[in-house]
Amino acid sequence: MTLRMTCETSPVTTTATPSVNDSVFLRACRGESVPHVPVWFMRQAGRSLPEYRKLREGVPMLESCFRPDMVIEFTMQPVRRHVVDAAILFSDIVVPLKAIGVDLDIVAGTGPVVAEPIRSADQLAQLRDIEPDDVIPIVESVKVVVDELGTTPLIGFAGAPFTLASYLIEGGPSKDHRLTKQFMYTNPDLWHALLARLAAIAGQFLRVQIEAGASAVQLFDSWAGNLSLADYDKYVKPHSAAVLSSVADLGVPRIHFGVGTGELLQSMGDAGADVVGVDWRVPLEEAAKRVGGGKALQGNLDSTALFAPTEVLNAKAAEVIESGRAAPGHIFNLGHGVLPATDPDALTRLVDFVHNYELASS
Ligand code: 1CP
Repeated sequence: MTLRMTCETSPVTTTATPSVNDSVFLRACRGESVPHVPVWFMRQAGRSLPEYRKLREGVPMLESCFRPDMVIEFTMQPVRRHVVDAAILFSDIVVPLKAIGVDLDIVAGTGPVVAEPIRSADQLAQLRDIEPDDVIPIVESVKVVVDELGTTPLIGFAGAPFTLASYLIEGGPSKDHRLTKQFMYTNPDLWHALLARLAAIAGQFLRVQIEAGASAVQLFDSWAGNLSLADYDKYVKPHSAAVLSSVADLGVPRIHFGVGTGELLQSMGDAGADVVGVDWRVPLEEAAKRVGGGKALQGNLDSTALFAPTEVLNAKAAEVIESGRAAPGHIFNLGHGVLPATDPDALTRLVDFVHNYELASS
């Protein structure tokens, strides 16, 4: 553990204007010293918040992602309510695909559903590059949000090629990803062509968000944990690496996250991440050994801990913070998204607990 944790009680008097670049979140991503562990939550926007449910009423999910008034409000809601250290753009991993004209929808209670699942080479033609006109509402939303956020950073995101391919091939959510793997094993050339196309689109979508003002990005490979390490390295890693390296020139931290990826952590870090997101299954101390390379970690409280009595929740959060000290930088998060039934007040109290942890215990 380096000099990451300090116990500053008051900032040194300075005339310099605080900037987003000095935010606790970005400092932790870079492995610099921080006054407290920064915290944000995957899926912090959305169904756990009554103010979200009220405004979303009658508006289809995907439509809301292309309406700047909604994107801006939904992105800001958890920041206002919980005072988290970063915002994440309200969007979805299928938004760039919709933006280039892929016929898909997000069905309530199910998730993304694709009208014509990809089965052949001709269907790859629809996966064209993103043009500036495709993403006007996203760019506008990011600009306004960044302005409203001031010194709080905005995280942009994209779905990684494997996770996007799984929806396009299966036609919707899948537990075993049988068709995806069948495609991968049966048509490796077409598979690599598909993933290369998706990597280009994901990279372009991250670039759009960074150029509009996002100060970090997260590549969600949510379902990569369904792959063996050998298959991940052979069929997936080169394409995720292409996405991450395509935005390297922009100099913002790149977070790489998946669920059930204990065996893939080192490989996901090697794909070019600055921060590796860890799910709740692997303690951060162990994850730090697996990832290595001076990379920061993000995670990894079990989302269901928010349903436990406060003492249990706090004890578990403390374990995560202590375990995170093994990494050069730690951003507190859940091991996956906020569950819709979560009490928002429990999230707010958790943010307070994380922010005050070091001060209270030293
Ligand atoms: O009606 C609703 O409110 C729909 C629920 C919902 C929401 C609020 C979906 C459908 N997407 C979202 C927003 C969303 N999606 C965010 C919001 C920003 C935030 O974190 O606050 C983010 C980051 C995503 C990204 C996303 N979409 C991922 C990667 C993150 C993860 O959870 O692993 C994935 C896999 C999706 C697909 C998706 N979209 C929606 C659902 C229910 C799903 C998962 C379906 C499945 O099980 O495959």
